[in-house]
Amino acid sequence: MKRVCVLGLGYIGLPTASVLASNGFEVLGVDVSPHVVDTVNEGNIHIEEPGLHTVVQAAINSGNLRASLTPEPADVYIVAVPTPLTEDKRADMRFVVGAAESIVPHLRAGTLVILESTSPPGTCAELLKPILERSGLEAGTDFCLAHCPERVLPGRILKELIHNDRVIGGYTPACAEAARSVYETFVEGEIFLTDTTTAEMVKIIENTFRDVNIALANETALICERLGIDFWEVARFANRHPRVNVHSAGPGVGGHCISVDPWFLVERLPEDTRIIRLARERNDGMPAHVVSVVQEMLAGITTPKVAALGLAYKGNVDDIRESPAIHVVELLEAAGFAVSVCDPHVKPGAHALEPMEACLSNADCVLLLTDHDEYRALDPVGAGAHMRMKFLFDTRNALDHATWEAAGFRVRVLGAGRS
Ligand code: SAJ
Repeated sequence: MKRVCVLGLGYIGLPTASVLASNGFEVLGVDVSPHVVDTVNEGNIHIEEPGLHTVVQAAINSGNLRASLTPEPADVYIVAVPTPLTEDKRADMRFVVGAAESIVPHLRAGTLVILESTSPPGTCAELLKPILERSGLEAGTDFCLAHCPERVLPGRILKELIHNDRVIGGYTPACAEAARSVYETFVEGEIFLTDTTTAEMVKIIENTFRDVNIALANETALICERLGIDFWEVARFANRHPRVNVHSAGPGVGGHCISVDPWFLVERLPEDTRIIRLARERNDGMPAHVVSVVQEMLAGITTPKVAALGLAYKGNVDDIRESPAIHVVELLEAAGFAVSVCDPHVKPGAHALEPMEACLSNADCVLLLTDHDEYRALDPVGAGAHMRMKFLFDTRNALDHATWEAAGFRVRVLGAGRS
């Protein structure tokens, strides 16, 4: 199995395609966007991810990686397309369906099809298999079908792609073995084999585990605010217990994974997913809480201006999908605040962004929404010099509050009640 076709050249598909190419496979990366295809063929990247440019450039220069708008005959097809949420919180499987349909004309006896996209339990068996069998071939008998969910953390993708353990679900045990033979060429972690629906569930429960734990942290932070104590101190001490890991509170949960995947279970089993749904609602309610604190802090100031630091969903990435920062900004604007936003990682696009100085200019409150390293390095004296009033609301507990207070700021931290 030498020729691999990777469908979807995003945060998962592009690193996977280039790592496979540097391990000797002939890889064709397929994407529906001409811009992405051109960028990759030039050896460049269209997303921000440490180390990725070097790997893609090397793969293109070696001749083992090419990009195209349409699939070609291959021994292995890896589907790594998005599975976003619809307005009514259901898995939007259109990209998976489109990718599967584009593979059908190329399916041959012995072809291996691997789904990497996070998908609701049952997707391989109930959605992918019937589409692929339109080829006249039978899954498990003529061609192989497997699910190998990606588990990498944006910002650490290349490291985690190689070092993380992988779970591979096969439509049959032989399908799982076939997929293992691809991943074991570059994965240094352990590889575990199971069936497709179990592998789908494993991936979703990983992200649901994190979402529910973050919701617990956020709820604890709100309780601490009411009690007039500091969540961060509570969490730090509780985490000295050998079996406790209180997560970090924050302005909400973003990214296209953790805030999305739990809904795939709620959609499937609405009666059985009560904790999961409540956790989603708690996390989705955090932007409104942030806005209520800003309103309280700036009460009485005429035409208040907020300088929002960060639009990305987490620190040191350029990804704004499902970012709680966007919701905070929109809610603030709807509440009548003037808001200027800066984010050194996010590319200019749908949201107006300003350079740091213009963002701070005449502002009354610095609102830290994303924990980018650049903000930790910010000098509060210099920042305050551009501002009208000096308030700071740190929703990530990321800054050195003593230096901001020494520079004349009145500081609030999410989760820290004022006793
Ligand atoms: N967050 C908190 N508190 C925390 C941790 C995170 O508020 O204690 C927020 C972050 O600020 C961010 C969101 O949660 O808005 C999610 O960030 P993250 O860094 O926890 O996760 P992702 O979405 O970047 O990546 C996750 C990872 N899943 C797990 O850690 C279980 C990654 O391994 C998956 O591959 C990825 O989802 C995915 O693609 O599914």
